[in-house]
Amino acid sequence: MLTVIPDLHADPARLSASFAQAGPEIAFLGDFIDGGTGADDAAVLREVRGRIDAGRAIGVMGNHELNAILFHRRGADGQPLRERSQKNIAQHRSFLSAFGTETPEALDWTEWFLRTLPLWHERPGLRLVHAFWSDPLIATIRARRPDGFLQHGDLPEIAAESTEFSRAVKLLVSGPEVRLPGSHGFADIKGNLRRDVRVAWWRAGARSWKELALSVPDPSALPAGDPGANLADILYPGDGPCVLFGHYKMAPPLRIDHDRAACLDYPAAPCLYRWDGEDRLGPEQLLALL
Ligand SMILES: [Mn+2]
Repeated sequence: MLTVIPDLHADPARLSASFAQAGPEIAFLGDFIDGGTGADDAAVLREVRGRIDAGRAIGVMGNHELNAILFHRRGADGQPLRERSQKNIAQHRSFLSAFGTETPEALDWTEWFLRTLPLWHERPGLRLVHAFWSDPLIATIRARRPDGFLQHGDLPEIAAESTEFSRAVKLLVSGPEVRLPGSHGFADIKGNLRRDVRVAWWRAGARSWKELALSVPDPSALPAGDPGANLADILYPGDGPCVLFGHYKMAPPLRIDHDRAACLDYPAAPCLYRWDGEDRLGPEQLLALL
C-alpha cells in the first residue's frame, strides 16, 4: 500500500493529519512550501525530508520547488534565474520569511529539492507527477535525464524556457494551457482577459470546453463545439496506467474525475489517496482529512 499525499503548502496541520492516516510508505506530490496564514515551511520541510532521507517516502517536484531552486540561484550574467519581482516574492513569501533570500539555508533546502525530487515517479500500475503526465514530454526529458532528476546545468535553460526540454519541464510541473479557438477569450478570477485556458487533461472522453477548461469563472464565455482536435495530444489515454497528481486547487466535493487519472489537490477539503495496487482509481481509496 502506498499513501499519496498532495500539495502541503507549508501547512503543519495538514501534514500531521496526513501522517495520522498514512501507511508505512508515502509518496508526496510536491508543493511542500509557500503557504498562507499559519504556514511553517521549516516544520513541514523537516518532517518531509526526514521521511524521504530515511527511505520511508518519495516525492516528486512541484512548480513551487522548481521556482524556489531558480529564485535562489543566479545565471552566468549574475542575475537571479527567477526574477525577484513583487509577484514572485509574494508567491514565495512564507519560505522567504523562514529562510531568507539566497542564504545558506535557502540554498541547502533548494539543493535538497534538486537532488531529491524527480519530475515524475513511475512504478508498475501507478504514475505520479505534480501537474501533467504526458508521455511525449516525458520522453523529451528522459532523452537527457532518464531518471527524471534535473541537474544544475539544466537550470539556466529552464529559466529561459528556450528549448523543448525546458518547456517540457515547465509543463510537467505547471500543467498545460490551450489557446481558445477563433477570437474567444474569458475573464479570469482577477478580471484579466485571457485567451489561453488551463485544461483538465485527465478527463478523457470529455467533449466540450466546459468539461475541459479550468479556472474559468464564467463558463458561458467558452466556445461551443468539440475541442477534440485541439487537445488530442494533451488528453490522457482513457485506458492508460493510473496517474495521481496535485496542483489544480480543485473545489469540493472530493471526487475521482476519471478512474485512470485524478487530482488530489483540494485546498478546502484536504485528502490523501491510499493506493493498494488497484488498476482503476476509486473514491473508496480517497480519504478526507481534518
Ligand atoms: Mn502546484
